[in-house]
Amino acid sequence: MIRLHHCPETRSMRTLWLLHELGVEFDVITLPFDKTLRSPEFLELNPAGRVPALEIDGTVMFETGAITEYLCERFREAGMGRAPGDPDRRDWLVWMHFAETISQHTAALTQQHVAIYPPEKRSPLVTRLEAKRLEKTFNALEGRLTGRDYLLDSGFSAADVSVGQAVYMGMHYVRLEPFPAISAWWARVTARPAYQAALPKDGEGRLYPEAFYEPLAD
Ligand SMILES: N[C@@H](CCC(=O)N[C@@H](CS)C(=O)NCC(=O)O)C(=O)O
Repeated sequence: MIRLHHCPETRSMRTLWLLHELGVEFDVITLPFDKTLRSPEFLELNPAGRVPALEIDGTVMFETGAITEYLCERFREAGMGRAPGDPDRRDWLVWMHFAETISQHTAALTQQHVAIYPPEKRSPLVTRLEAKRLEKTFNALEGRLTGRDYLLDSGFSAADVSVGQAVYMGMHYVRLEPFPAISAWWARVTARPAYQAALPKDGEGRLYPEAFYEPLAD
């Protein structure tokens, strides 16, 4: 039994997208992004009160990077990972984990723009700084994708899923238009049925009330 504990539009979408790419059977428990994640029941699954949590093989895992590595090894035949010895193994690890370099800034921005109440407690300086730092991660991604269809020379992999989901969240704070290579890759990866299946469903709670957030004015 595989069961994903998921909040729409958060990092657990990374695992949801990957599970769809792997073509395995699984259940999804959709949770609101609120104090539910601090309940004793949920803290049993993820002691830091974060999503995702993944029940699998009689145990429970958290941390998207670890989950991605485990799922790609467990379901190797799906071709989403690059095993030790594969010429793309190192690049697979680098780019799959690069998702968190992107997402740390998105998380800081989401805290400022969405989570902190009252709004006057939000910091314009932090929103400017973090949006710039997020943009720098997009510069790095643009460099990698220039001249490539996917992050790895050997083609689509879980690295594209992880980074793709990080970009999905990051696009609330950095626009894609100035990044032609990311934009072309984004069109390719989001055309995949597994991405479409991981999008929030009608009626599910959303993390982001707005499509885009400019840095706050002083
Ligand atoms: N490094 C962790 C980060 C998990 C994480 O922070 N998830 C966010 C959602 S994007 C969360 O659950 N936040 C709840 C909170 O901070 O209270 C991973 O990749 O799984």
